[in-house]
Amino acid sequence: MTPTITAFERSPDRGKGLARDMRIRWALEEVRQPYDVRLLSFKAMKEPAHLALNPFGQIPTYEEGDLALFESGAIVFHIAERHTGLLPDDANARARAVAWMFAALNTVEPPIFDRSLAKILERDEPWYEQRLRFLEDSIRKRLGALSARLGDAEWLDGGFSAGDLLMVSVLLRLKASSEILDEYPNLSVYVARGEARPAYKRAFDAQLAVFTAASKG
Ligand code: GTB
Repeated sequence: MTPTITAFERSPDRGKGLARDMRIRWALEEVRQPYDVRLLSFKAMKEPAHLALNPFGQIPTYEEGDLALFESGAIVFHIAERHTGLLPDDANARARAVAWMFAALNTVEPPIFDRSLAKILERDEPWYEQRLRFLEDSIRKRLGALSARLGDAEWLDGGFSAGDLLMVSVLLRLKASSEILDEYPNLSVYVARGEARPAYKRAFDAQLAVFTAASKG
């Protein structure tokens, strides 16, 4: 059965692949699972039909037969469990890959996300500079530890996994808006390695095509 995901009708990132449907597209491309996309306006995302799929009125969602999911991490995990290629067979290695998925979303993404929000919403506050410094210190703390653990390895724990897919996705958000990633050469190379994967490129092109079409229309 072909799953359907949701994405922005007109992504605020203007096709840079930073919205969270990108990680779902990438996972589906890695496992070679074709998918359909339902595009939503901001208004439609807050209407009952979409709220039934995601109580928070956000994208992405995932529908497959009678299964409906929200939360990009849960969706990537579901895809990784149902197909080969994104989680190792060995039970312990699989558990470690899942730990990296959580680390990406729970430990590394929060200060990166908060920094992006602060830059948009808190710029005029008197404490903005102090807050930005705090968030950037938090990011550096996480990246320092991540960089030390990755060392010269290609991926975080053996072969490419859903943990790498989410970690690279999270770091790409930072790369798009700051020079901080450049301070960690092995992480920059790690992110470039992810972006060079054919599945990433197919996913990126697909989301860019949506933005390009919306700009023409
Ligand atoms: N925890 C949820 C998940 O991982 O699925 C978070 C989902 C989420 O944040 N969705 C955002 C959304 O629907 C889009 S991805 N926002 C609309 C709303 O809340 O009303 C976040 C995002 C948005 C825009 C950019 N950008 O422009 O660069 C990047 C990321």
